[in-house]
Amino acid sequence: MNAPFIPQRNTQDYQKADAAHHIHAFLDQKALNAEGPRVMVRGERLNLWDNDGNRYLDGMSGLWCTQLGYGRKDLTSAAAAQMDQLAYYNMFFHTTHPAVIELSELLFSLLPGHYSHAIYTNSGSEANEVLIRTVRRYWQVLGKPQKKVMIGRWNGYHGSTLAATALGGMKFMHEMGGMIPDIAHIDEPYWYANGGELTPAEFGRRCALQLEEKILELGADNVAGFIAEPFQGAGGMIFPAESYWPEIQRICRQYNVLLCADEVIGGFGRTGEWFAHQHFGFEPDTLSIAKGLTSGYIPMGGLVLSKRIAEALVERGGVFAHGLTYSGHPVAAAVAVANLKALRDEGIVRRVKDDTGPYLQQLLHEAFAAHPLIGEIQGTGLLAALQFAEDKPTRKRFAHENDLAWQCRTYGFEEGVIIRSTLGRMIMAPALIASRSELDELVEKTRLAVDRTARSIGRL
Ligand code: PXG
Repeated sequence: MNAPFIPQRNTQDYQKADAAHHIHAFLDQKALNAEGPRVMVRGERLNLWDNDGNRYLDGMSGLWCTQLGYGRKDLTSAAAAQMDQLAYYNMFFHTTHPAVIELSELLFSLLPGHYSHAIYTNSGSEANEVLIRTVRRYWQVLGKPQKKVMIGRWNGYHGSTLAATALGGMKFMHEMGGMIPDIAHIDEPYWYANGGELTPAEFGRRCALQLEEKILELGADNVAGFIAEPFQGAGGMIFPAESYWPEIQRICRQYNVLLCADEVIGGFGRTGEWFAHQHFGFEPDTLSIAKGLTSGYIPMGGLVLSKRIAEALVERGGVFAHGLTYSGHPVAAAVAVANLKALRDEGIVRRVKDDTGPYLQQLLHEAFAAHPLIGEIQGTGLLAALQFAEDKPTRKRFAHENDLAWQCRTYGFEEGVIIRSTLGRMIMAPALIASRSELDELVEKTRLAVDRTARSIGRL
């Protein structure tokens, strides 16, 4: 247990200074300044405390990243030891270092055997920036420099830097200066909202076929890769039907388009498999990773390449003009090693698959299958979404579902639980170390928040 935290300044003082200096992510800064942000000061396992001593059960692993929860001394001591020994060096100009080598050996021992190489970054956004350049370089090396277009999905999320924003499918981000040439999008496989009369399987296949149509429209000779999250995270925790990924894979192979999985939130055990593409049963050519790689204790991301791509770049590519000052940072690499060893050696990923994952899904079904506000429960492992529905049989959604979900999130904070809202869905992705009793608390408090939301519109 960490030593108790003694607040240094009062909350209003922090809020005033925060308002004076910060533009926060994805919200109206003026409105936030009027309200004042919550000031988080301490974490232990799944618990967070704010500056006023309130405790919250974090149902979102921070931003889908604290696989091991808060307060892990093995991670902090790995960072300290590495800082003492070699706080910084890089992978430019003919150098390397033991920390990054140890990380790669460990990472590739956990990945399926057809991956061999990594380019490390500081974040998921950077991983996807590097992805675009690497995929284009691969096609150049193969004598097809015109293969440049990347296809993503509407409502997909791949980060907030320029090219990552463009790859993603958030239109409001594109409209705020976030688009570049040679990017196209197809629809997301969101059956509950857009499936109409089709069965989930028919709809999944229909959505996948949009990729084939888009490739034919653009010309297969111009398309470099297709990027998607195995399950869509920030866009609503949307699971595709089983028919989806096999069809996407067939299309990518048929038209010689690289299949790029964004594993930034699906990776490192979230679904009960080490990587989400293993849960969905397909074989991407590249994996973008971040977040759970270090349990969020220190920034680190990366792009994982299949042997086929790496072989072309290494054996035939000559100089690849890329590089980040902090690529493979020794301190980040040391933390990642400690994190991956804990996930493996403490049997955490296996427990998510065999025990805590099924337990969470069962609790959610008991609590919400017959709930008057919830039309669908999706999830696997320690990952779940609750879909609000105005009319369950017809899958009619509330016109103001966004506001309703935001309200539910606010009630959650009041009940002492952090869950996330997107459109009409409540999402949870707790730390992978969660015990059964912590999951009981998560579902109980979520139930209180959802019940209050139902009561607020006369549904309970
Ligand atoms: N890919 C995916 C699939 C992500 O979810 C990124 C890339 C970008 O990673 P960085 O490290 O550059 O942020 C993400 C990030 C949310 C939320 O509320 C999700 C993310 C970030 C912030 C909030 O769901 N995902």
